[in-house]
Formats: sequence, C-alpha cells, structure tokens
Amino acid sequence: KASDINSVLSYLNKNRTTPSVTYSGVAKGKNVFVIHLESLQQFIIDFKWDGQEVTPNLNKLYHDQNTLSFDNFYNQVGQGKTADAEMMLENSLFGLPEGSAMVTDGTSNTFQAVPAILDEQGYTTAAFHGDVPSFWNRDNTYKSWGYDYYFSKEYFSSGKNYDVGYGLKDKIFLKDSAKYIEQLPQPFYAKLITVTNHYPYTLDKANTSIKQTDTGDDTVDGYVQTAKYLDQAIGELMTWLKTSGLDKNSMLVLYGDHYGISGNHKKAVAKLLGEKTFNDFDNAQFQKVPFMIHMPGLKGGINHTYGGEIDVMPTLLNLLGVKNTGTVQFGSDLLAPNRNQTVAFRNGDFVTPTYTKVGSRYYMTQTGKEIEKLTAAQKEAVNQATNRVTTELSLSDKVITGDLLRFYKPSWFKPVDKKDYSYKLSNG
Ligand code: GP9
Ligand code: MN
Repeated sequence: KASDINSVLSYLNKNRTTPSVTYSGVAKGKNVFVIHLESLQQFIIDFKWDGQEVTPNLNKLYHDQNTLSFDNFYNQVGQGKTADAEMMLENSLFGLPEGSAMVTDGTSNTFQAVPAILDEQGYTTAAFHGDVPSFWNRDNTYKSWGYDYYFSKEYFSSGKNYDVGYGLKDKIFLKDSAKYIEQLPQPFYAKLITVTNHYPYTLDKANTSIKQTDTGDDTVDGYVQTAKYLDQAIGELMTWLKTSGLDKNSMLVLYGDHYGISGNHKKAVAKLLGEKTFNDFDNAQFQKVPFMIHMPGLKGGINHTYGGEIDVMPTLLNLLGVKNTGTVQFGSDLLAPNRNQTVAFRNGDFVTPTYTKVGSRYYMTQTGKEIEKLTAAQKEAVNQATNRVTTELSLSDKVITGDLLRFYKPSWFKPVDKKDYSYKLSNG
C-alpha cells in the first residue's frame, strides 16, 4: 500500500551517506560507458598462467593513474545472476531472494533507474547485448528503466561461428556496437554487456591464445581462455575509443557481474590459486569482482573501501554531478569518506572490513581466522551488521514486490512512459 514507501524512505533518510565532495561532478556531461565483464572475478587481475598475464589490457587499466580501481568490491547477486547485477547497478535495489526481479517485476513495476535519471540530464541512453532481446526480460525491463535504445542480437552481424554460448562473440559484438555508438547524440550513456566469458567457457581454436589451466576440473580449466578473449576484446574497444577520439570525453565504468567459478569447485580453485585449502571464508572473499572507473584527468589509485554492486549507482551519479539525495537506493557512494562498509550478500551473509559472516560462522576478515567464541563487543558488532543487512534486503524486496516506487513521486523525476519506447529493428 501507498504508505509502505514511507517506512522505506524514513529508513533511507536516517542512513544516508553524504557523497564525496572531491569527486562530485568531475565527470559532469561526459559520455558514460558501462562495460559488463561477464563472470569476471577480481582474482584474474594480475593473474599469470602459461607464462603470461591472462588479462593484460584490464591489468593496465587497473593500474592506470587515471583509473579508480577497487580491490574490495563484491558481487552481491542471487539467482538472477546477470539480471541481479543489472538491477543493483542501475537502481541500487537488490535482486529478489528467488528468481530474477527483471523477469518477475521488470515489465510492470515503476523504476527510477539511472537511464531515466540521465535522460533528464540530456543524455541519450542505450544498452547493447549480443543475445536475444527477451533474455532476462531485458526488452521489457529496459523500457521501465528508460533506455532510449536496446541493441540486441538482431542488430548485429551473424554468421557461421559468430556465436558461442549465449550469444555473439565479444570481439564481434563490441566492434558492431561501436558503429552504433558513433551515431548516438552526445552525451550518451552506453551499457555494453559481454557474454563470451560465460560458463561453460568454451571457445573456438582460432580465438584461443592461452592454454587451459591444469586443475583437472572441466568447469574451471577453460576460464582463463575465455577471460583472455574477453580481455582482448576490451583491448580492441580501448583502441577504437582512442581512434574515434571518444576516449577524451568519456568515462568508462567496468565491472564483473558475478563469480565464474562457483564454491562447488573448492579443490580446483585451491590449486588454481596455489593455496592448500579453500574454505567458506575464502569463498566469500572469492566473490570479489573488478570495479574500475577510468577517465582522462581522473585522480585514480586503488581504493580499498568495502562495497559492492549496490553502491555503483550513487557513486556514478555523484561523479556525474547529479544530485540524488531523494532517491530510493540501498547503496552509498564508494568514494564517500564516511561510508558504512558492510557488504550484504543476497543470502544474508556479509563482509565488513573486520568481520565476515558465512551461515552461522564468523571470521576475521583481515586474517581469515574463524572466531570460535564471539566476545561481547564482537557480538554487538556482528548483530549490528546483521540487522543492517536483513533490514536493507527486506526493505529493498518490499520496494520491488510491492511496486512501491509507483507511490513515490519526487519533483525531480519525470516518470517513464513505457509506450514511448520500442526496440524493434524496424523502428531503430
Ligand atoms: C545472457 C546473459 C547471461 O543474455 O546475460 O546471464 P547469466 O547466465 O550470467 O545470468
Ligand atoms: Mn552473468
């Protein structure tokens, strides 16, 4: 009911983090590229195998002085995987405890998503993905989020061996996307969703340039090959950005959406990482994914704050100088000096700089040491984190399942009318 939004707003208003002043508006009016790195985990950054770096292009970006890189950034997805990542990144709302919110609620719900917010700032917004438009109900959800354009499979070249797994190979996909991007009115916000580095990590021989790892686990060993291919595709994209001149007035945001190697492959992962064991704590830390923001002139460096996908929207809007003090969002600006660093996982587990909770067990985050018996002070700290996590997950769920944003009409937001959008090729 309509009044339910008030309890959400009163919680959020009590807990709002003041965004960074230093970074506020530094990317105002710039084009934005959001680059979705499918299944890419943080461990692959600077990882070497077969006598070479697996992701040299991303490594270079990671260490660039104009890149803000985050080394304690976690994926927070549930069953909705990619779709949950998209929901968090562009709405700062969590995916649901079961299923994919984009599928169950993407068509009918009201959202106040990043594309719709940027639309009012004069941005053209477009999403690109080499799979069929209906996957994860993107073709409907993107309308609710206010995307002007959605370029899906039918907009791109097709041919023998052009596809692998869920869609068009990343190199072809990014190259084809570039020619559409060059035609977008500026400033634009373009989201590019790659797909080749997706389980089961298969790739044709011609595109393979590193040998498989040797854990003996088939679901793990191809990962470096597709990750390398993805990295090369990003390298080609970077080259195009330079030759087109778009690099000069664009901000790049890159993120890994979720784990590629699940916690069911402990032995193989231990071998891959050169560790003796891989326990539940290690698996929680293994949920880190890359998150980088790159722009000419940006004051970069490796930032150690603990955060995750839910925090991207407030971070991004602040960089773009878009005031969003009234938004319904569950994350906080990653660049804010005094932010709460509790990272919620969809199942209620969490990581803070001090404690990691997995099920009923607690660990010291910095050492990985399990806490056998919590002291009174520790108990209080973990209870506080638990309360925060369960409250935010359940309030976020209420917003989605109750379609509560339909009752929230801030003056700064122009509601999206889905009838205004069509992604059919004939209208493109
Ligand atoms: C397919 C793709 C895969 O279109 O984005 O989604 P995932 O299986 O990673 O959730
Ligand atoms: Mn995915």
